[in-house]
Amino acid sequence: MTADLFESAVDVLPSREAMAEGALLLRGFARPVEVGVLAALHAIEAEAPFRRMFTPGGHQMSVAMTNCGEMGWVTDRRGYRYDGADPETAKPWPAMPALFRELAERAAREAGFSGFAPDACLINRYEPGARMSLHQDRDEKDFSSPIVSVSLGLPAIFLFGGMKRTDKPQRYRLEHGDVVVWGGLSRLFFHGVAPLADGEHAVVGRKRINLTFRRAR
Ligand code: MD3
Ligand code: FE
Repeated sequence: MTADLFESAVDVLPSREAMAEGALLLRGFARPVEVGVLAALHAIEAEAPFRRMFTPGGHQMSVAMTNCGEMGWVTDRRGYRYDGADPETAKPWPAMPALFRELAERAAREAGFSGFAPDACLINRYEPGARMSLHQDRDEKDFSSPIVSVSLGLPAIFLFGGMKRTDKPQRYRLEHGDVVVWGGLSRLFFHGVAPLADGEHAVVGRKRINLTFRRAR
């Protein structure tokens, strides 16, 4: 039917939505490259498996993480930091696939940040119930580069606050293929992820994957 064809086309049509000063939501932006991104992800996790790290306060995170690129974000009893080596293996993190870099660079350009050259890609894996409490991202050397995030798999409720921890967060449902560019003022806004609801994604399975691209140094 014509209507079905039309609806499926609408499903994958990217759209742009401003979330705040400097924050741009590109719905479906990663959909054209999802197969390649997931294949590259499988190769990365074979080299650098997902692991649930510990915060400096001694709590184990519910989100499992790994990294690719020159630098990877890590946390343990000593603190939060970027490290060029995987502490589990003492080897460098897997290289950032060109497809990842190009996707992040294109998204940043859409938001007015031409020449974004990420050196770090943190990969977060949420299983049902996993969450991320409100925080700011401030472990990078300078905040003039944006952060680009790519959501895959199960949808999540993203909590987006302001410059103060007490600013009431807005809620956004981030879905498979959505890309967000966080620059300008929003770069330092408090944000988090509500506990992941159970479900099964047709391509990714019973989880959500989030790639966050950063310039760490
Ligand atoms: C808003 N990850 O890894 S991605 C993180 O969905 C993190 O896994 C969440 O927060 C996730 O630090 C959210 C979106 C995101 C990333 C960085 C931001 C939103 C941001 C920095 C500033 C403001
Ligand atoms: Fe964050």
